[in-house]
Amino acid sequence: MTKTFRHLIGAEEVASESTFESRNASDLSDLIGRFPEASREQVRDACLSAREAFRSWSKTPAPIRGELIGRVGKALEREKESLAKLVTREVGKTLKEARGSVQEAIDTCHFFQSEGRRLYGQTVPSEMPNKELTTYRRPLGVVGIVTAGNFPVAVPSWKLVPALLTGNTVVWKPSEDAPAVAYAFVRLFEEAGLPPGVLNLIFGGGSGAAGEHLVTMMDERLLDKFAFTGSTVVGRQIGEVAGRNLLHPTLELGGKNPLVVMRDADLDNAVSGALWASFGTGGQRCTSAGNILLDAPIFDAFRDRFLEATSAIRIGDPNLAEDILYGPFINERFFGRWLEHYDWGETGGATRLYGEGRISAAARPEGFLGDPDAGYYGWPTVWQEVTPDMRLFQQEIFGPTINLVRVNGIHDAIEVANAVDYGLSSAIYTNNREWAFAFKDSVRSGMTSINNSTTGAEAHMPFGGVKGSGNGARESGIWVIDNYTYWHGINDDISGRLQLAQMDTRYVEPKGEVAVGELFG
Ligand code: UN1
Repeated sequence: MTKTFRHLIGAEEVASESTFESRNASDLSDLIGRFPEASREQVRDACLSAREAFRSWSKTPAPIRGELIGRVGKALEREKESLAKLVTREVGKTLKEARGSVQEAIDTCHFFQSEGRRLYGQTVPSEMPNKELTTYRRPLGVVGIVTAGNFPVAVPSWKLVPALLTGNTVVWKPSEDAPAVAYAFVRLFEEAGLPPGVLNLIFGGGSGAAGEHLVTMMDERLLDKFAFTGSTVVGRQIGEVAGRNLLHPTLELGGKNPLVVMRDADLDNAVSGALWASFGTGGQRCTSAGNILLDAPIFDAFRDRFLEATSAIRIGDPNLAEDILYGPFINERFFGRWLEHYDWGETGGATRLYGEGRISAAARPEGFLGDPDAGYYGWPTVWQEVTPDMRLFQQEIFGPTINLVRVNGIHDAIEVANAVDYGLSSAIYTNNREWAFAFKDSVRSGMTSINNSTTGAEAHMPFGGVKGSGNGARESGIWVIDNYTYWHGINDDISGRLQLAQMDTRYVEPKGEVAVGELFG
């Protein structure tokens, strides 16, 4: 019997009239569960329940909130293998990656557990006597969170954990591609002792559904903050609603990340980094590489080795083996958009070196594991003679495809790397200190790797991008705290009289000028 799950709103489990299904991405005949589709009223109820819970949660001492977050980390450690298997089943990530993404959430919990004991403000000297200035971090209130399905534990943890630790309460609408993982994750928060209403979970779709309803709650003044990971198009819409309500949202959006290989690079290292960046997670990371910029003298040598490595990739159902590089598309929509890019390539004048569209029983790469018709699987696809004026170069595709782009020297590489309207991550392979320095100094992106791939942000580093990749808000590490708190400045005057800053300030009067030259004749 397939279970029908419910929203978690306040202390209640709430059902909806309409439901949707979550299925195993690698085998669509395997039904994981049915999930409710939240109505606008239910989304509103969740916001009201979060508002009610804010009263006491915001007054719970931060070290106590931190202890609770630490307990979530321990529960995640205990459940790591089961949760990783659920991630693999629901969204088709390999087990190695699924374990890594649960680990990223564990690291986040442990980092923020101690941040609860360190939520420092400042004591600041006053320009008046008998007056003390201090600053406090205060929680914002109710946070609306919408997340994508490609990192169903790690990326939500980047938002949920700091938001809760700093005393906010949350309404979370996870991706409709990963509702089961979200449900399990929230149950672990409950196990750790999170009071009802502090974290509310509502299920449903994005556009025209639960996600959009949650966005409109900003207009109803029921939210004090919005955090979103997803496409740039939707991010802009959320940003507009947040802007007219004077809220500063966290928007982590798309990427078209450049990976540069210079003429002096260690080619073996560069090929493995490029292969992972292009095809790891089936290209469904916001940090996946979009364009590989090859310095002209090594263009052919790199291409030949890269194609050889591409033809040896093991693809298939990640539930069946550990050594799969990537599994299926997370959903049909991502698959459809990726398939469309074949047209952009052909009509735009690029040359396809490898890849045959959808993997099928008739056209499957050697070593494919599983039933290709049981999910949406795509061939790794490689294009060359791609130039910055092409759609293929400019637009994020979110699937297993990569462009080989010819550049000539470090200055050209930097210019071409900066020629997209995104700026999330970037990478360069070189052993030349000056080239590496020039690249990190001039590339416009939020994150840059030197001799490593475009992915791989660690849990305590600032995560986020510039240009079309976001609005400058950062997640992870100490930087994220600024996005879930406001600074409250206090001036405490015990003088017993009105002392006006700038006007009543008693500066020490200077004496007559001293001319040093005259002192010694
Ligand atoms: C994403 O794809 O939204 O650096 C996040 C990385 C991962 C996070 C990716 N740690 O690739």
